[in-house]
Amino acid sequence: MLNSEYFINLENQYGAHNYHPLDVVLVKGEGVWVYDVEGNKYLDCLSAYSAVSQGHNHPKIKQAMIDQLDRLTLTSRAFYNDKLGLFYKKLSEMTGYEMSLPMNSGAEAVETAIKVARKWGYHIKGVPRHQAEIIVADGNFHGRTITIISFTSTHQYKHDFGPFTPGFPMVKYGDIKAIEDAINDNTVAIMLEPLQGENGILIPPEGYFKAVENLCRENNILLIADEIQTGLGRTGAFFASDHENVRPDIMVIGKALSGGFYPVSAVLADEPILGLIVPGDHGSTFGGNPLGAAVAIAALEVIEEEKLVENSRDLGQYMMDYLEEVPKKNIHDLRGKGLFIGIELKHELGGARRYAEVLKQKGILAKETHTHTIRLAPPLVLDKDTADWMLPIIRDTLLMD
Ligand code: IF1
Repeated sequence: MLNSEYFINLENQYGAHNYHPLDVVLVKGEGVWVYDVEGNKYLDCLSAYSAVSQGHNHPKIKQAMIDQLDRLTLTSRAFYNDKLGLFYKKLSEMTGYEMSLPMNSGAEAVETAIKVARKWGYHIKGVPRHQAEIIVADGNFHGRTITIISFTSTHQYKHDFGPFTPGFPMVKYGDIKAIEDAINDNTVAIMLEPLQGENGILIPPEGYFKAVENLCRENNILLIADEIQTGLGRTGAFFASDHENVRPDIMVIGKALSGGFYPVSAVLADEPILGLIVPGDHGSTFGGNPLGAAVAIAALEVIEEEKLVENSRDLGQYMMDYLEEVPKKNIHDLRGKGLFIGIELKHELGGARRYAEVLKQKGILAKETHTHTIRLAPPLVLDKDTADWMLPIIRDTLLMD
């Protein structure tokens, strides 16, 4: 019987157990809706961790992929192709950065940003080789490679995986003085998420990100923003950095850059920084392939044409206004910007998983993060009618004992 149980057992029997999924087996997605093996319909409030901001199976992105599939999927960067240059141009026009370097996963783009910042440190700032330091924040999430987990503050992400990469002093997120105290002559960059997603949609104090940018300018240090999750409209601005008119020296994007159709990530910067990279410095087999480029161009066009940034801003505010009216009985804190909302439950309730399970029963897929916080991040194509359907269900669930 090919029911949910069958597929769950298959994954448990043959797959490494590196996740603990909700017991739902999805077979199809359309817009904000996903469907399980038994035909049940769910509102997707995770959006594959903000990778399907354009909604599942978006017709325009799908068509761009189909058209390219019939032509050319991969050549390696040993040759040019007729899509990568167009992707670069689209990215530059939409983001205002002069150049970009395409990769595949978010972690690869973060690793690329680290390499670029270090090379800038040695060639431009004059930091002595292999002493470069990049300041990071506690509670960060930037991916799962050994270098990246070397600077995680989450015990499980690093405990069994040493030895670690040096050069990443950690400071308290949101504390500008902590950064001032960590800066020294070897500091080449500060790398931050403008809002911390995995850490529970943590929003730093007003003005913090602008103060970090000023500190970078005063000390000849690069600001690297990891907007793999917060970027491309998720927080109600094109970049979360825009909320404080901050222009990071290096911008890292991924996830929704492809609308969930294909792994595409990128590092954005101006020529004085990315121009330091010369042939042979860095690369990847699939990075910049024509299929990913064609998909990403369409995904970016959808964000513009369907005004997803504005929708995220307006509906995110609408949802926050509603949720703020819910009696605080079980709620410890409500945080959000755009369609990036975290509801931290009172810790004595024992965790948000139970509430996510109940929401699933009621047709809403939401994932808990860091035990106590329910993350609400539906695709940015969400409409008001669907929000009006969702909100009372969330309200009732938040009020349950
Ligand atoms: C997992 C978290 C979210 C990211 C930021 C880089 C990356 C991510 C800000 C790396 C990826 C994903 C990874 C996935 C779960 C999910 C996640 F809970 F892990 F942290 F979204 F919050 N920077 N986040 O959020 O990008 O290499 O995955 O393409 O690893 O469990 P990636």
